[in-house]
Amino acid sequence: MTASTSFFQTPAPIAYGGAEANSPLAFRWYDKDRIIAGKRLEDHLRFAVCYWHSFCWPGSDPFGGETFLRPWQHGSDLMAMARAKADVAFELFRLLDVPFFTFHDVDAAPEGATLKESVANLNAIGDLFEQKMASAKVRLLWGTANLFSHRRYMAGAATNPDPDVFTYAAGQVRAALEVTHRLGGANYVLWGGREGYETLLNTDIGRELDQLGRFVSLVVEHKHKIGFKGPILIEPKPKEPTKHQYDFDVATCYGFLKRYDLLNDVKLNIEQNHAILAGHSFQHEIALAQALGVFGSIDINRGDDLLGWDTDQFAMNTSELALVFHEIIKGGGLATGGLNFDAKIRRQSIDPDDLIHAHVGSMDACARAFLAAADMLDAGALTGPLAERYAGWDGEEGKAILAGQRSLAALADRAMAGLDPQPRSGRQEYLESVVNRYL
Ligand code: XUL
Ligand code: CO
Repeated sequence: MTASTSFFQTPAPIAYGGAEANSPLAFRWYDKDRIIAGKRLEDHLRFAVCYWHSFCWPGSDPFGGETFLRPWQHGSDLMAMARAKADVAFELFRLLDVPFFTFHDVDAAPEGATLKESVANLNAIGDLFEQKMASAKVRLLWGTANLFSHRRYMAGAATNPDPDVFTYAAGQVRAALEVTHRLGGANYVLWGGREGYETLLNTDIGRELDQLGRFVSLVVEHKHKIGFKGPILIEPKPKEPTKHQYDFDVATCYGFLKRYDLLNDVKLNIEQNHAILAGHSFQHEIALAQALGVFGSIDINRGDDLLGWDTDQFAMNTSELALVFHEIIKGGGLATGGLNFDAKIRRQSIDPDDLIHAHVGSMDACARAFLAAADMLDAGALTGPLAERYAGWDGEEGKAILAGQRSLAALADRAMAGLDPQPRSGRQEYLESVVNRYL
């Protein structure tokens, strides 16, 4: 299959048609050239299509096999299949007019019988990507290595009880980081797929954390050695596939990065469905990462309220997204990060163009939510009341306390001199109704 014999029915790139557009495939809110706060919407949102869910996952679930029957997944010449897959992938990037994509090593190129063969395959597909990118708009948001699917990683990669598995993983990451660098990737991601445990009966947590700390430090060292400028991103997830993952949530990752002295080089890639699995809201994880200075990028998707696993659905929930974008814009935007669609269509969505509808619908939901968030910020709808709520801390006494200029005794003396602070309303329902005015 080549780009000229398109897999998709849609012939031309999807365009902005305005809120009243008739075509089922038009952007209604994502007007990529619209300037918001001095920047094009496309440059604010930095959408990326991911390789694994869109071109590799066959539609299987624990009870049934493939439903999609993608032509590039059937054949015996694995490299020819990888090239056919790349043709379709770049066709989708063009049709969606997205600025970025993302991939794992094994999504892009088949694993060989040895690591040497796998790396040669990856570099050959890297050449093909480079060639395709020369005449395409799409850029690489991040690359990563799959250190969780192969059976050698069943007890983890960096946290494996066998140092040879750690070493093998290092071989895979060096190749994936170098290909990411060669393709001009803006970040490099490490998701700790099986860095966790099933039972403490066979697990030494302290040792495993030290191994993981060493591994991430080695990746950082290598990044500097080859001159890769983007941040390394680790991706919090509390469980699945393991019962307990060491990169549980933003707070846990922050503690890990601080303990192993990685805060200068490593930031976080935060995913909606992972936040929910950790018992947090997406907004919480982003607000906390901003507050701790470790916000990096986003895997945009959503879970299902009634299912307790990582369903990776396309994000369509504008009210949740608006509050998330409010945090992001307030914190200064995405910088090198982006919005990566770590999302998969449902297994009954078997038409090629379902892939297009999913991305277009979610890009539009994000754009609509982003515009609402930008309006809220412009009007100070939430930031105004917030500043007012904390105004005392910006006053002389509040500043002096935080600057360490008041002892406990000095504070106690002032309190004892007849201080009588009065409670004030938190105004939650008022604020909730203010948000609704913008949606
Ligand atoms: C798994 C997940 C991964 C990472 C990349 O839940 O989110 O796809 O984003 O390895
Ligand atoms: Co992810």
